[in-house]
Amino acid sequence: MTIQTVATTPFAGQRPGTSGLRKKVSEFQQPGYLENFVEAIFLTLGDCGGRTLVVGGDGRYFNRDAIQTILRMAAAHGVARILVGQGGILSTPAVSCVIRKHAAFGGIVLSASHNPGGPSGDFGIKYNIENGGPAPEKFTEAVFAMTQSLSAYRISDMPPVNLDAIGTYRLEGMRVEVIDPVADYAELMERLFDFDAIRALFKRGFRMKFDGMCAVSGPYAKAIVEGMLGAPAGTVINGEPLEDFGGHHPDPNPVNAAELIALMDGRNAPDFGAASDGDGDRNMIVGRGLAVTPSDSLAIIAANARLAPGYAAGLQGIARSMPTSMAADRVAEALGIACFETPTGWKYFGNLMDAGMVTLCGEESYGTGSSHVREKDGLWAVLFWLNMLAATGKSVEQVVSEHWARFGRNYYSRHDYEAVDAGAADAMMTALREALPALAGRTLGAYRVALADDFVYTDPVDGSVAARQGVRIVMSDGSRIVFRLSGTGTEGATVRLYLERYEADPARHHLDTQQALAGLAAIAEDLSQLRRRSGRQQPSVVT
Ligand code: VG1
Ligand code: CO
Repeated sequence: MTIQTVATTPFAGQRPGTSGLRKKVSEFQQPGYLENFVEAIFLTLGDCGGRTLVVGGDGRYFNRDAIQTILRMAAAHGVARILVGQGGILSTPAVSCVIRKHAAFGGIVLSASHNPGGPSGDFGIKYNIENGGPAPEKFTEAVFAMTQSLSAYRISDMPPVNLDAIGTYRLEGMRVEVIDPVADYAELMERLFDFDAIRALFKRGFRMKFDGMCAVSGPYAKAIVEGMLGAPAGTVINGEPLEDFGGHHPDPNPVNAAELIALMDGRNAPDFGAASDGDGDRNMIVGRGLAVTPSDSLAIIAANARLAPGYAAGLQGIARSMPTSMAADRVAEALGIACFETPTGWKYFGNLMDAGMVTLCGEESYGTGSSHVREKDGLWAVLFWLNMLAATGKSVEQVVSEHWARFGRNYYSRHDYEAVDAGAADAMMTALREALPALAGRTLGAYRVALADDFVYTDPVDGSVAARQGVRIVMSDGSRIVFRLSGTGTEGATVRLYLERYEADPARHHLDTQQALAGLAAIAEDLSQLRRRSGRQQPSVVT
């Protein structure tokens, strides 16, 4: 094996966003583009001699090519051992699980998650650290700085590894192990949940549909739900990972998972529906005629955590991203545990979990997880719900309405304005920031503003500060309006508007969500002039 040093020049814009570097596939296919970013990761890591690395992705177009390149570069940087999922497949939570279980020093995840795939879609790359979680900002900023000063990358001429055959390949100094992508993860799930109770539930005729959206979680759901838990074949739909996700937009929300929603709304609907995203870290939970809001799902899991064997001892604490509804805060209060509010993105939960301060974490964007790994975990959330339904004998609808009756309901919605002009979006955020100081104390519609700021987070573990994490306007009754710009899009800017209103009265727990939030939406429009500035009469996606 010979190692080549290839001269290169920096590419602009290789700064990782909310969750890694995401760009159009065509951008990644430029000679040297992927290599530069991977070189920057290796240089930031320093000496990789003798180390173990995990590599895998969501199976999207360019996944296999990228893995072969990374293997050749890893060999050139002296990595001793690489674990790769068979077929190049590893869901994001499975990467996290494998890093932890095999004491790897990190992992490279190839995914653009919920972004569309295929040759004209998106690709992405992300580095996860030793604890199994996304690298903190300090690391990603160092990688970015490195990409801007690179002049060469190192790569070996090692032949391609057969990713389809499980086994160990010795390539001079490096050992490549092609592993079963599901086994380690399945074994962890079996330890956390009451598989016997769930098996008995399916035996009693409980019917479920899991929509894999032709992305990575199909094989996991088939092996665990149909295989280990005995759900009938056909429970998992769209279960084959495809390079273009079969044209699906693998973002599990009621808009994109229309097939599942139609099933759950129809006559003869199954008891339970669920879906996951491109890389398997998101989840959507659906009952008959009811899609559970992710913020509610977090709160409900928290309130019922002790039903699952892995959480029988109770929770250390809960964390949610700032735009996520405050439903979980009410549960934390009832349980007498802390609830932390972090910026958007799973990387901010890592320190809290490592320090034993929180067990459960969640985001409004269909992300839920716990300290069993350091990523959000789609199938884990689905299994939690199955465990809960098996233990209580209740339906999804019953669980949700009883939760609201006990804690009150946080009406919640997110309005996305996708691919708008980046300049217009920035101008809107600037204008909002300038308006903030004058807002506190003002009356807006039926509300009085209690607090208006641009969210700043100080990590309680390492003291690091993340500023400009979203403009929030909090009303005296706890209702909130939040604006932020997406950090995962690849076209123009995406403005996210988050709306939340608390309702204690059970007689008013079954209103239409958009109607319940109409007053706040009008105030948000008034303050931001979002429609005029974006030139859009309505959001592209409402969840
Ligand atoms: C979005 C979500 C955020 C999530 C991130 C990665 O980020 O809002 O909650 O952590 O995607 O999810 P943004 O910056 O576009 O709002 V995943 O499943 O795409 O890795
Ligand atoms: Co994802």
